[in-house]
Amino acid sequence: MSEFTGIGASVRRKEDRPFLTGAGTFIDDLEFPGALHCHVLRSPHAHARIKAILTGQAANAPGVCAVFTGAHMAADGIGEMAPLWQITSKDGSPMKEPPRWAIARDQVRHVGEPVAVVIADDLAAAADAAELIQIDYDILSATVMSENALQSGAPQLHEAAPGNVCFEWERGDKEAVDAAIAVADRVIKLDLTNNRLVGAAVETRGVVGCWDAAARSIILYSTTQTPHHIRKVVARQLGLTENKIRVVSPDMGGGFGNKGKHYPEETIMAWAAAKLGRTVKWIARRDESFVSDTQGRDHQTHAELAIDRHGTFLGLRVQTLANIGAYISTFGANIPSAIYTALLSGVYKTPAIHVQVTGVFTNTVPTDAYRGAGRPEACYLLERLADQAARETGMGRLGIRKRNMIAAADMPFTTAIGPTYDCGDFPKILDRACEIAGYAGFEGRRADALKNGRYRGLGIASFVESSGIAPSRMAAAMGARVGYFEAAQIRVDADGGLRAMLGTHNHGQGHATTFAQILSTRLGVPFARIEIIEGDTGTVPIGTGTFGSRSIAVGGSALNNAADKIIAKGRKIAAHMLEASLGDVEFADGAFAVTGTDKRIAFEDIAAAAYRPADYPLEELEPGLDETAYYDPPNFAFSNGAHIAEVEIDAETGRIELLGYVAVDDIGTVINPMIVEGQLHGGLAQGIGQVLMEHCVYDPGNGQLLTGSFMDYAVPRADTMPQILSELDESQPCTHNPLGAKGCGESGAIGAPAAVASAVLDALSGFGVAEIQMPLTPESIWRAINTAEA
Ligand code: MCN
Repeated sequence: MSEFTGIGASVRRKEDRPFLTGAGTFIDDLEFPGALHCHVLRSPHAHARIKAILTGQAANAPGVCAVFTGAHMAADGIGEMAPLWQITSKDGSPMKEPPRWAIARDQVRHVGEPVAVVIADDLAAAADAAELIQIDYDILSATVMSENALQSGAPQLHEAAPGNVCFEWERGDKEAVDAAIAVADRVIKLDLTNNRLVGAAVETRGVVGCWDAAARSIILYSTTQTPHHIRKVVARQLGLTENKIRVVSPDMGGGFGNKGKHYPEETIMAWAAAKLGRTVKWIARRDESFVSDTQGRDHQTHAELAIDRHGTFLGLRVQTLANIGAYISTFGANIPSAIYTALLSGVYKTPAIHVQVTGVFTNTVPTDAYRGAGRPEACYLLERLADQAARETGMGRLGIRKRNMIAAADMPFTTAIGPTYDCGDFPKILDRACEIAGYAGFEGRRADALKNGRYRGLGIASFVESSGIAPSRMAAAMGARVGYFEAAQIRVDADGGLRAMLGTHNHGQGHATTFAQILSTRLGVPFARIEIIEGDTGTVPIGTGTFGSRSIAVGGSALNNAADKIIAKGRKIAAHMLEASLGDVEFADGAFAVTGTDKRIAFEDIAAAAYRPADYPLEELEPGLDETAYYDPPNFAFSNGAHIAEVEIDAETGRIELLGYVAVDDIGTVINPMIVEGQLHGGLAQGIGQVLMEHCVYDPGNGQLLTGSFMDYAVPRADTMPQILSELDESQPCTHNPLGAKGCGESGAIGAPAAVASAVLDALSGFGVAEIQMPLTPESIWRAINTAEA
């Protein structure tokens, strides 16, 4: 009996063999005979005016083919690096959008900003020559923290953005919240830092621009999660039509959101390749990644939660300073505004919510989406408030949560901040997590630990996540300049094997396997005969990309709908071949059959007939079996979960041991439970990294990145990770997509910071520690214990 490979099976990932045997084709593995190599010279200063750049010596150095500066790009009319959203401030004005150039023109605004490129026969020659470039900088004062950048007298980054303000976003009902706070029995107040993170994919970014002389067009290899977006924006900058650029994104060693952006190097390599008529290759060194990949989070938030004497949430007021960095990156403005604020109701019924977010320019690397992107920030804020409310009211952490949670019977539920959740049973998910975590027996474990001088804590995080980004209609209403549909094309070959081309991108998520599972279920085609193709605008006609846990909910739905079209056409062919009326032909178990008879034709015979149109009703039906579907969701897919962490703290050293982690997630219909579990583990590693150790620090005096290598920037390792018990609840399939699926790729990164911080504060409660900011390093815990007033 053949193994079940359809939806719901834990099929092993078909794409893994090359990776495990060293046969992956990562960008630096690709051979480009005769390629030139590019060294990007980056600003050593956080803020400076460029008075002059002398490149003559470098240009004459051995092996050098060209030295380019911003002036060369300007002379060629190369356009700006424009963000993909234009959000609007509360006074109705558009966000301040100062120009960002691929290579700086007159001024640099963060350490690492490109100031020139040297292109040479080999990389060493390019790097050596770069040292000969003389730049006369007029060094300016720098500002790196949002609150400082807003002070009067702070260094100003952009003329077009007075006071360093990019936008002042507002959402919700201010009067209703003011009224709630006025009548509240208690107002819970917290000041929270959401620490800045650096992406740490195994493979750094890389871009290779090739000039295709025959086609007079550019082939751009890039480690990007969004090949079609890159094609669009680079074509626009270069003044080309999109059909003059083919973007190929080969195997990728992790993306994590960082590789979903449009980066200067993409524009530079495409332009330089066309200008020189050569292939130009750039691969980031790790130290370059630290100062040129977008960074994540960096919020300072003041939050106030009004509650009545029963612990019912009456209103929530949130004020966030979001550090945008030196320029607005691709999604840099909409993550801390539209995406983050949409989830400030979380799993709770809070009837009045008002949020203000000030986007602030600073002399730091631009921030943008990083796994979770706005949703970990919302979850952390809400769950810290819920814990604090539990402490202040003495209602207990479960009690306060349960009192305010949206129930399954309330669905669909329109939150006070905007979104309408279609389904979900948040209390049930939390109960199940408590059951698995042994919540009821925790106080016993705490007491036992204390006998050994160890302080145990248990932490809870319930969250809802807007996966399946994004409904284009909603995104456009909030300022998106592009659509967020996904597209899938299925090409059935004459032998019944098939290829599906999707605009999503697989950089570790297992798409080659899970999309094949969907097709195997829908079309009855053996799993092994299905090829999934992504990451090449030359073969995938159109698409959007992978981010926001959208591939299954949006891309998978497009694929499902393309399969529907294949079946619809197959039925027509079958009706003809079986001499039956169309209405009597049904498709099931990989065959087309006439209802109530034993007349049937296998899917592969229909495929053969489609390409041998000899006996074929050509006047009614085109030959071929090849269909495309576009899918744009009507709403987000609201994944949700309850995570519970248990920790033990050594008060002498502040060391935290993460003893166990329970994750119960509702991601609707599960395509592949094993892959989902892997996704959860990966996300948890990133969330645990954020809460326990990751911290991107800039020198407030001169804007230098102090954590510019893995010697200074800690990332979690295998021994950081606790035992993870996870469970998926499929009882609430998404109601508006054909698969019933919700996204899972970011769940771990969303739940973990809140759950672990909650556990740590619980463990420290006996010391009177009520407040501590991420990352919760041993040092910060030791200091908190030793400065707290018990
Ligand atoms: N899946 C499933 N059933 C569901 C939902 C998902 O079987 N109900 C499977 C999917 O088929 C897919 C995987 O789980 O194989 C993740 O699906 P989805 O939640 O749709 O997320 P995306 O594929 O869109 O991936 C994006 C998400 C994000 S935003 C980041 S960041 C991220 C991530 O996923 N970066 C990753 N996972 C990563 N995993 C790896 N290895 N590397 C990264 O860079």
